[in-house]
Amino acid sequence: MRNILIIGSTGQIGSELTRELRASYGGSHVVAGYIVGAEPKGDLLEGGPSAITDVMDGQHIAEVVKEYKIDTIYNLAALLSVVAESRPRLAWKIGIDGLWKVLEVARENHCAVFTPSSIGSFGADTPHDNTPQDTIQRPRTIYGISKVTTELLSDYYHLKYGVDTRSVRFPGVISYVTPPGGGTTDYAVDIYYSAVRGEKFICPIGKGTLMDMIYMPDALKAAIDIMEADPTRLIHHNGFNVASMSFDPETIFQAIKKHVPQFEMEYLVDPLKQSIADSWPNKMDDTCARQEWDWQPNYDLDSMTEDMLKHLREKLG
Ligand code: VAH
Repeated sequence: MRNILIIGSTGQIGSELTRELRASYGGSHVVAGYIVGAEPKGDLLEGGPSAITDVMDGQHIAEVVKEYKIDTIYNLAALLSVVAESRPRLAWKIGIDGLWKVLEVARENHCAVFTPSSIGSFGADTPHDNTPQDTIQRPRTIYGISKVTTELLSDYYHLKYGVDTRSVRFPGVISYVTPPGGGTTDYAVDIYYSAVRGEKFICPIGKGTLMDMIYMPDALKAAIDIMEADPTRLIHHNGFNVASMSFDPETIFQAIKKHVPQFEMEYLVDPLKQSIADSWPNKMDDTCARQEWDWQPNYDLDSMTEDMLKHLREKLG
């Protein structure tokens, strides 16, 4: 049975991945890693062991790995795209200097490592429709540059040292549990909150701007399935395209309006978010993930919308 460490266990993806992994592998087998000021609370704290794991302190992470006999590390420490643009040096420090320390710990302790990439790893020159698995990646955001580097450095550790590094390129992740923290795709979460609160939604992304999106349960499924995949089938290891749905603001607005007829939206485009979104794919081709490890999403826009509204109505009372 795996012993898993999640670095960034209280973030948007980390908080739900920790719960999902504990449900699959047992609470005692999943250590919730956190930094001071972002401590686990409630079921995250009570559901299993937790430990401070600051990616700047590789020595301490190694001690945690040894103490809990960790064989698998999910490294979710990163700044998201918009925040990263305001703090590029910190984004690199966490995303890459931190990754190097995690990969060294994994190399010395024979751990597998999952460090997610993103649709942000593509740039304006990448084919936007049916974006291939192997294609040009020249992003101009520090977030994208760090994600391409994450893919390449993880592949390097796999090829040079035999470290079992695997990852996916996440679309915009949508969830009702932990709000996102400063991303270009955050609008696709915020719009549901506005609908449930009976507020007009002010959309920061322009009409017709398509982006790949994924519902959190499918994102978690991808993160877990890739690490359980048969290694003899893998041609790629890091940065698998995983797609599930692609939509623009008008489409998600209409999907919500079916359930909230009085819902209204108007556009107030955020130039930075729009410029980032314009450089990302309209829709990725995820044939390789489907062929090499049987990737298959369960949710589409309508089923996600139904589930999001149901849970947010409960959450927001
Ligand atoms: C962001 N939600 O917008 C994140 C994610 C693909 C998007 O990386 O930065």
